Order: sequence, then C-alpha cells, then structure tokens
Amino acid sequence: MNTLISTKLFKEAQQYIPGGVNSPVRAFKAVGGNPIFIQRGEGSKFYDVDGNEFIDYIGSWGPHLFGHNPPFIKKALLKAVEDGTSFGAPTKLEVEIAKLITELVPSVEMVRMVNSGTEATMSAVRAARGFTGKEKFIKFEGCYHGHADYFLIKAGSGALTFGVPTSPGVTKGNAADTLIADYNDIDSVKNIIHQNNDEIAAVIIEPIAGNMGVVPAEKNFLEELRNICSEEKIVLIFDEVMTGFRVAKGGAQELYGIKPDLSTFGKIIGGGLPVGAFGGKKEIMEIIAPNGPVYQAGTLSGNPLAMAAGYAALTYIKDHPDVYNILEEKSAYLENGIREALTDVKKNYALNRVGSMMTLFFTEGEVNSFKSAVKSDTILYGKFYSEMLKHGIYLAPAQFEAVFVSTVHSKVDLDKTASACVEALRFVRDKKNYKNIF
Ligand code: KE4
Repeated sequence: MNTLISTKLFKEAQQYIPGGVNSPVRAFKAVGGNPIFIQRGEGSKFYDVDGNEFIDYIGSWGPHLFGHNPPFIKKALLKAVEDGTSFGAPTKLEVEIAKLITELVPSVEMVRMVNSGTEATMSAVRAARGFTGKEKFIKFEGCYHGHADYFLIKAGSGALTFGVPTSPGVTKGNAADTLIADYNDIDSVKNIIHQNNDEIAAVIIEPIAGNMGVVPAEKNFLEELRNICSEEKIVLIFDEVMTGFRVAKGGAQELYGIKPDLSTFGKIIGGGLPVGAFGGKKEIMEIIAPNGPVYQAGTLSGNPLAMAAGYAALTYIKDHPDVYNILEEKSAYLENGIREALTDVKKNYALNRVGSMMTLFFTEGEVNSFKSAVKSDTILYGKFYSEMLKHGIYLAPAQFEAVFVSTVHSKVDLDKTASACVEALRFVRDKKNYKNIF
C-alpha cells in the first residue's frame, strides 16, 4: 500500500504538533507504523491522501452513526452556514435540540450544551459537587471520561494504551478526591463509600465501557449502584458520551432501564462537529450558572453549525426508530463473520459487542472486567491491525478501544471485513516471531 504522502505529512506534522497529532490515539503508537492522513470520507469509507480506500470502523470515534457525510447532515450544515457561523448569543436551534434530547432521554429534564465530552463530564462532576457540597467522587479503573485532571487517574482509552493511566501533571490534590473502584465489582464501591463516610459527591461510570475495549456493565451491578447512590445521596452520573444514541435511542440507560441523576453526551449529538452535553434532574441542573452558583461556560457552546449537524442527527433518530434494528442486524452479521474467522484459526479470543460497538480482545476467555481486558496481547493486536489495514479495513489503532458499525456499512463491506479478518488472523498465527515485526 502506497503511503508516501501520509509519511511525508506525518514527518512534517511532528515538527509542529506534539506527536504529529491532535489526539494521541491517532498516532498509531499502539499498533506500529505511521498514521495515515485522511483526505475525505463518504458513507462507510474514507480515503487517504495517497488515494487508498478504507472501510472505516472508527467513524471519528463514534459520531458517524450514519457514516461519513450523510446527505441530511450535510444539507443542514450548508443551510446553517448561510446564516453565519457563530453569534455568542442564544439561538432557536439550541432550544430545539435541548427539547429533543429531553424527549429522547427521559432522565434528562434539563441539558446544557458544551463543546466536547470532556467538558460534559467535567461539568457534570462539578454540578454534583456543587449540588451535594461534597468533594470526592468515584470513577472506575479503565473507564475514560476525557482528559480533565481529576479523570486521568487509572483512566482508559489512550491513557491506558500508552501505559500512563495516571497522567503526570495531575496534582496530588486533584488525585486525592478521585476514588477508584473496580468495574462490575459492587463490593469495591461499597468499601470506598464506607471508608469515605459521607464525603462522596458522585459516581461516574460508562454504563457500557468502551475505553478498556467494550466491557458491558452487569445489570445487577448497575442496579445495585443505582440503589446505593440513592440511599447515600450520591449523584449517579452515566457517561454516555460513547453509548448515547449509539446503543439505543435513549442510550445505555434505556437498555438497562436505569435512570441516572445526570448523563453526559458527545460524539453522535454533534453529527460530526464538536459538541458535548450534560443534563439530568432539574433540581441539580438548576444549580448551574446563571441560575445557580456553579459556574460553567463556553464561547462556542451551542454553536449554530454544531447544533444544525447535531439536531439533524437526533431528528433522524427520532423519525427513524428502526435505525437500531438496522445497526443490530449489520453488527450481528459482522460479529458472526469474525467468530467464523476465529474458528478458522482455532482461537477463542473474546469478542464483546453491544449493538453497533464492539471489541476483539487478543486474550482467550471472557473479558468482563478491567483486569481481564488488560490480559490482551497488545503486540498481537498491533500486528492484526496492520494486516487488516493492508486489506483496506480501518479499525481502532489500539486494543483498548471500540469499533463502530454504521447504518451504511453494506453487506459487501461486512463480508470483505470478515474475509480480511481470516487472512489477518492466519498471518498473525503463522508469523512465529511477530514480536520482531515492527
Ligand atoms: P472528548 O473530550 O474526546 O470529546 O470526549 C471524552 C470522552 C468522555 N467519555 C467517554 C466515554 C469517551 O469515550 C470519551 C472520548 N472517547 C475517546 C475514544 N475512546 C476519544 C478519542 C480520542 O481521545 O481521540
């Protein structure tokens, strides 16, 4: 595969941008080789600057539920830009999208738009602290909630990929208020609550973890978590930045039938533009400035272009509830193809899927916790990744991530992916000294 222009661009990029990328996971450090630079996307595919075509399964890390550049989002954006890009004053569309989110996600009575998932989770924890007057909060090892200081303690996603789950630059003071529990282990939560008598403002969790790879919460675990938070007057925050509008119209909370006190969103609600949101119980959200004393702000929050793209995406979901049946059918078909490939190479790797998000872990046996997820052979994954790339399949360039199926991945795409999977798994199996390949 010719990647000359990408290689040249990457060399130049590294002179001006840390690591040559604007977000670490894009750098291919976890899988070896150089990142490819993308020229354009269309439907289930995108094309790099050297003209190579790829079936894309990261979909910008989740936003592209309908593939790249869906006509109805493009149309909404082109119309919006005629009126200007940003005003720094309220607009009608902000009211419309807020109403629509509260309609699609019943636990959300009031919502504030922000510009990223990090801003959403950061603001949600601040709201919980302001509402309860307490300072500590619980997160789970392997969950990633963006890069705000107090989340970068035993975090997932890129922090885990690069082996720095607890980042330098995060102060001891910040870390002191972040308490770490074990995912799917309710006793670890109970112990922390018992040890920190009445000092805990919130629990934040990915109800379906995507950032240690896909690891769904067990239903009884989430139910017990909900009950404990209610009893202890701890704000339960579902971080649905990845799962919101991805796994169901109402997100993971709809699948589990559990109502959090606050929820955070991102990705899909921006239709590919920078958007995040946090919302939930009115009694909590009313504490946010300018109504209440908890300050939270953003120059471009509710930006007209981002709102136009997000509103078009959410309106499509509202008007086409069969979207999730289509996603389930395509994703189950792909899962089946990958399982057949695993049978072909006689490997029992864990393949976790919820709806249209999934992860193939290079470890045998069940992956239902952080500890089991990190048993994966990341070097083997990296070699598999590179082989799949050669076959024109673009997966997440890191083991501890999710891949995403869109409504526009065709049967031809899925069949091509499954057969590439057979070839890549055979190659990795037969390459005895794969460790020396990079
Ligand atoms: P952003 O600040 O990157 O928009 O969102 C942070 C975030 C918060 N919560 C969850 C559950 C998330 O998955 C994310 C971001 N996801 C990663 C992918 N694992 C973004 C990719 C990247 O960091 O470049």
